[in-house]
Amino acid sequence: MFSKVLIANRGEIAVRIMRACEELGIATVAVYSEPDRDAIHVKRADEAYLLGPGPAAESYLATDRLIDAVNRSGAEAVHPGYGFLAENAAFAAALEDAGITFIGPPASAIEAMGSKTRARELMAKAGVPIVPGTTEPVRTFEDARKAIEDTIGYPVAVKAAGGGGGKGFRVALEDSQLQDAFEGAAREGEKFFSDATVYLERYLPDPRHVEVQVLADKHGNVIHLGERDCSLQRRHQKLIEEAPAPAVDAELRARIGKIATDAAAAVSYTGAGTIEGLLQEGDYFFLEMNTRVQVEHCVTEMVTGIDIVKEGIRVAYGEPLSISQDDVVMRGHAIECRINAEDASRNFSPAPGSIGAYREPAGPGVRVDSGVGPGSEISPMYDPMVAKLIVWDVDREQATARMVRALEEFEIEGLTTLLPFHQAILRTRQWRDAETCRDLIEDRAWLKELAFPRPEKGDGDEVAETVQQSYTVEVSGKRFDVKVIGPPVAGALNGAAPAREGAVGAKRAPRRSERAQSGGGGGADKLSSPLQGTVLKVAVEKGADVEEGALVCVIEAMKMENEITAHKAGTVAELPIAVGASVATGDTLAVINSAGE
Ligand code: MV4
Repeated sequence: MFSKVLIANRGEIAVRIMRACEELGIATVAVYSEPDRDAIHVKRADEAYLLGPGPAAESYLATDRLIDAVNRSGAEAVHPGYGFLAENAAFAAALEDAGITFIGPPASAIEAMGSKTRARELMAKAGVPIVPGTTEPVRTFEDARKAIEDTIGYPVAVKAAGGGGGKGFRVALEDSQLQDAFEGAAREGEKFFSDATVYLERYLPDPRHVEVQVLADKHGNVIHLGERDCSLQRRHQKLIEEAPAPAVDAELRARIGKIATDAAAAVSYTGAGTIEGLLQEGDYFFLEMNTRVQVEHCVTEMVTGIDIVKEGIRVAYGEPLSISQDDVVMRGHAIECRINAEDASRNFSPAPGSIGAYREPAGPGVRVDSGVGPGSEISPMYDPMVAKLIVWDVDREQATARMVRALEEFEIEGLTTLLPFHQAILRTRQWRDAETCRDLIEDRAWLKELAFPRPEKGDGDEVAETVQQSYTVEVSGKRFDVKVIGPPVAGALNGAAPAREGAVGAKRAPRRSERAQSGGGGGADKLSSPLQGTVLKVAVEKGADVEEGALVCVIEAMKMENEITAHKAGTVAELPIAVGASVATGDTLAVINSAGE
């Protein structure tokens, strides 16, 4: 087995991969950006290397710096996790060329599945059912119109060829909407993937998002671990996932399992991967393949007992899969809730900030995958996912009750999260009846009821009498944890608070208690920006009257469009923003005076 693996990621997935490495007896190497110096994935690793400043392009996406860290550490393999470089064929190829193992599929498989038109063509040839539509790129709006008139018909989905996960996805219900849809998908394709090419699919009105987990080794074995249902999503961000899918029985499972293993085999896939598809009235259509371990792999682990991450590492080393298809048995039901630092009552707007007290749920059938703890910062620079809460029980109803109980136990002080959203949705009739809940997720009035309780300020900031202090030092960019034992010293280095007596390694970051309350900070009329980014759209005018929850502006950050809504009803008295302008976290976007002021 490998003796040392570098994990080219951060947060919960970095910790998840380290756990697998530790169980396999593999030493772990973390990498980190400057704002992640105190992150849990860094402390947990056997050694750690600074990549650079916060922006991902200068740290977690900087391939030269990553390869430098691989060489300095002597790691034999790199695990990319998900996001960042996980589906970057050039990175996988660069590692292959340097004699370093990429823990994932061959670069050729990433590339084949990366182009959605190429993937559709390959899948159709392999006998995998694809959503009816084009397999060739559609160059012009006129070509699109012709293809629709000749074969596809309305409604139609226009999708970016470089896309995936819903980016660059538009719908035209009729001819009058086609031009907007075509141009919108092309523009987003260009922006996100530097590829304005689009293709067309028949738009399915109310499908379920059902995906199949596959595992393949370098000895020709390709198996599937059953399916997950990820229909509960908002703006193509999955919020809740479950396994098995409520709409899939054993017969259908065998059928879509075969589709998935055929799809993987067609690109000579190895490692862990996912075939995403749409299920409508018993018909299953291939959408795309995710050539990486996914956020929601855990629900499959809970119902099969198979460690997907460990299998991925084993097959990357060249070992055969430790299980065969006949060994795979699904038992009970698992649900995952993504606990994001977002405010569901404000259009799911990002709510970065620092965590005060923090306590994870436990007890039977409960699993928490997280990369945070008391005092952790949720940076606006990265994914807002704080933790994943996964539960298992014998059936869907009992798993739901267990999830409600576990959500209740979860304490995340000082941060606005999706905990109340999940609590509320799991108690609805729609969830109980296994509907896709699309109506609820788009229902402003329903979401507004989920307004987050104002975080209470804790009084846990007092410093205990200490005899031991922990410092972090970086020597030529390599991280070392240094323990200093002696009388308390004022003015701790690096902002690290002295650890409590005996509590080895326990550090408390200074709390920025006001940051979490970004919406109303600095005066009740002021609407502050919850994040740093660029103003894409201003939806109100100065002097206009707005309702609470009305769209004020759209801010693009990390290539994501974030809708910022009015925190109260009133008149827009000040509007110091313009399209194209940059805003920083905490900047005033608008001042809204209450009616009658
Ligand atoms: C579709 C679709 C309908 N017809 N494609 C693409 C990415 C993923 N996030 C969902 N995607 C969809 N692709 C065609 N041809 C509808 C969706 C879709 C969806 C599907 C199942 C369950 C929930 C969904 C929420 C939004 C979009």
